[in-house]
Amino acid sequence: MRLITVKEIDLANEVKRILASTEQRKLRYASELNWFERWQNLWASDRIRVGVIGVTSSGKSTLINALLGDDLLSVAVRPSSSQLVSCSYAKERSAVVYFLNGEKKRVGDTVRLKETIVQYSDENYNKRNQKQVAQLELSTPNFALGEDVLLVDSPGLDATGYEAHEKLTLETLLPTVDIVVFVTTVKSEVDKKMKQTLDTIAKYDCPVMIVQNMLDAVRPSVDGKKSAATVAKERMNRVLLAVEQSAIKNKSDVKVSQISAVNAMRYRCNPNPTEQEERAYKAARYDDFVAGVKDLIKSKRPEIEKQRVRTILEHLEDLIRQEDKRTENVSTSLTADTALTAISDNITCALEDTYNDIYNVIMELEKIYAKYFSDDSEAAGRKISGLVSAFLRKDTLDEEDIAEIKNVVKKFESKTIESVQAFSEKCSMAIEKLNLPARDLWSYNGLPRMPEVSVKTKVVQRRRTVKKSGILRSILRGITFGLYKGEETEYYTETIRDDEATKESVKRYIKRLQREYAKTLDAWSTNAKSTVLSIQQEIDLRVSAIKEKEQQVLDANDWKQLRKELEKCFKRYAGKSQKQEKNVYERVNDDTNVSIGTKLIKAPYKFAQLYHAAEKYLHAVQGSVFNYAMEIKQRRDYPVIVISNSPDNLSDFLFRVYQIKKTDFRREQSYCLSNELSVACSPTADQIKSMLEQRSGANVFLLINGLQFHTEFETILRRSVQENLRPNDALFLTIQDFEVLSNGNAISECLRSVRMEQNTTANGEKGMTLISHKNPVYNMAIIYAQTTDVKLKEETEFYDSLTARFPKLVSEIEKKRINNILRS
Ligand SMILES: Nc1nc2c(ncn2[C@@H]2O[C@H](COP(=O)(O)OP(=O)(O)OP(=O)(O)O)[C@@H](O)[C@H]2O)c(=O)[nH]1
Ligand SMILES: [Mg+2]
Repeated sequence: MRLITVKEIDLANEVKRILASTEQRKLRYASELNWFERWQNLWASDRIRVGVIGVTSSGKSTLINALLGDDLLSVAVRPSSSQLVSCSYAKERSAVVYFLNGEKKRVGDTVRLKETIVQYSDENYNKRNQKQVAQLELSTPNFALGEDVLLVDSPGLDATGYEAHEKLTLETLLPTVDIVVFVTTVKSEVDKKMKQTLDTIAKYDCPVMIVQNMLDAVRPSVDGKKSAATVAKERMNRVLLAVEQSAIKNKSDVKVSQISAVNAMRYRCNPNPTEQEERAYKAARYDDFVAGVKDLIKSKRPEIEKQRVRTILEHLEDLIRQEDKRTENVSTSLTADTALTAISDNITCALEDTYNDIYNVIMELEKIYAKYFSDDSEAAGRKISGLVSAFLRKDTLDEEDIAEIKNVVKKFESKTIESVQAFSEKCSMAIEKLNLPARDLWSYNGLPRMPEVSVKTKVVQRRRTVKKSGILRSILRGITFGLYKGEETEYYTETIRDDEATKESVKRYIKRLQREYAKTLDAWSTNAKSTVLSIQQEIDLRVSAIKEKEQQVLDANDWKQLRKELEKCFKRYAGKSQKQEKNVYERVNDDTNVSIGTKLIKAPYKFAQLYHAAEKYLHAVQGSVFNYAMEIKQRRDYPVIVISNSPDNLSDFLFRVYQIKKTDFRREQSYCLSNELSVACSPTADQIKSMLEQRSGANVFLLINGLQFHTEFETILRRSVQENLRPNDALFLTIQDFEVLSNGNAISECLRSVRMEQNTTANGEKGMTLISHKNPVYNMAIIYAQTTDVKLKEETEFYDSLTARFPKLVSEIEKKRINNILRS
């Protein structure tokens, strides 16, 4: 029967739902979600995972074949198994291969099933896992461990050269199993390696079963002095000793099973076994092994399920702790710097503007060119605008024109300088604002320095006719009536404007300007862009830092919300099991009407159950201790007087020993409940005397509150009882609430006191110390200290085994104390 209804799967689902409720959360908790997914997959089938591990060739696969009733797994003397193979029950034989890339391949029930499996699971066929297998799953209808068990075969430990095998087994399999079957052989030495493996298993704190395989190979000792059985027994003791010395916690829970896997397999996998095979099978002790594993699973199941929930809850706690830490220092105020985007926009615009400015100059130059040299340019007819509009089309270029051109080019130049400077300024402003080192400041002074253009002139040879001067010539001219002209040709040189050359030079000038500006633009923009880029990068960095911070703040705020949800979920599940425990309590209460101390109400479910058992046991023990005390002191037929200072102690004792329901025993009152039983609460010495006098011989049960032991209040009562005892009476000192004086010394002192009391009475040794404590271990320990009677010894042993099974019932300190008492 399943005791706990808290399902680890439900819990995992719920946590996953919370963690994946938004895209943001999904991203943030991706690894957590993965974790839950992984465990969920392991637990989905609700089966107990039993891992079979052990050194190479110890017979793991042989044993599993026997359990499968089908020799599907490859078996060999060399290291063979290379994969984790999960084996379970199914109506049909089948196998599924899971690959590392997430794909899977189903192999149906074919005659070649075994051959197919070998292809993936055996080192010989799938060397170094070339086939990228993640895992195999086998099912057979003959599987011996039932539907709710998943048995996992693993590669052998310590095979030299196959370290990956060991890694797979110890790191991948071991952390995920609920129970370990550790396979070794009867022949194997209990060496360092085996001890190491036991310690590794111990880390995972799961139940362990040890199998010593190859029982069939055990022979009597060579000298013939020891039979095979004796040899086997010795070998088992060696392993038990190794367990004793290991770090395994519940050592007494570790069972060792000696079997012959090969003989079990031969019989189980053969539809028509021979008689000899059947005999060997019986000697193989396989059935004992199967029963042992089943028992282990049955007894551990509730614990395993609880453990699974605990695993999740612990993980959840870790997550909460970790996220709390991560978000605690995130201040919720944002320092979003909107200026950053402004800076970025600013310099990007400046870059564009300056670029356009220089580019425009080139275009304007083009227009000037077109204006003057329309033949060369189709742009001649275009509407002239901007700086060039001042020009009118002319055939020649005179000084004025040149002056104009110079003027315009100057304007270009100053505009370019201005623009470049403006850009540089914005850059340096940005750099300053960003507080970047000044070396990042960039200036550009590669503006074109151009020779000036001028009107070209040329020198030409000229000739002219001039009248010669002189009186004679004038007379002569008059005489000849003009026939004599008196002229002469005169040669001279003159410098004139060379239109062609000027035009040509202006043409070249403009073209060159264009080229220079284009170069400038190129050089400048390369530099400027890289400057802007680095500023931009810086800005991007800062912006993303801010964004990250914003995200952190968002995350931190979201975490607050998320935490609430997770906590609620945590409480619900952690609380659920508590609530169930409480119900059990209530049932215990209903059934037995026992009042329960606060200490145990906090105990987990299984302890509540144990409490129930212990409580019953306590009744039995106290009843039997009481009876036993009467018996051993031969006081059965004497009337009983119960005396105490405390009404609570009285009612407790009467209920436990006589099943008398609680009544309010008020102080200074005595009751005669029957001829055999009288009760007195805080009686005076006289009252005690008269009570004792009324009877010939009485068993006086003096109940003492542990807290009051040796106080004046208690001593007075004890003295008056003691003084009034007659030789026929017997004193049973019964200590209640022993816990307060539960250290070895106090208990020993108590025992000494009662012996002293007894010795002072004439008929000494008639009584003994009884204890009425909620923890029966103390009772047993102290009674044991007073008697070595077999019956009580047995009960002590029973209780020992109970506490060994539920170790948390008695803390280590308490155990030590008890041991002290038992030894004293
Ligand atoms: N005598 C004897 N031999 C056995 C027994 N069980 C297994 N063997 C033999 O031991 C060898 C190894 O058996 P396997 O089952 O392959 O061992 P394994 O532990 O799976 O080995 P790996 O997969 O390599 O780790 C084989 O030759 C088996 O026949 C047994 O009970 N008695
Ligand atoms: Mg194997």
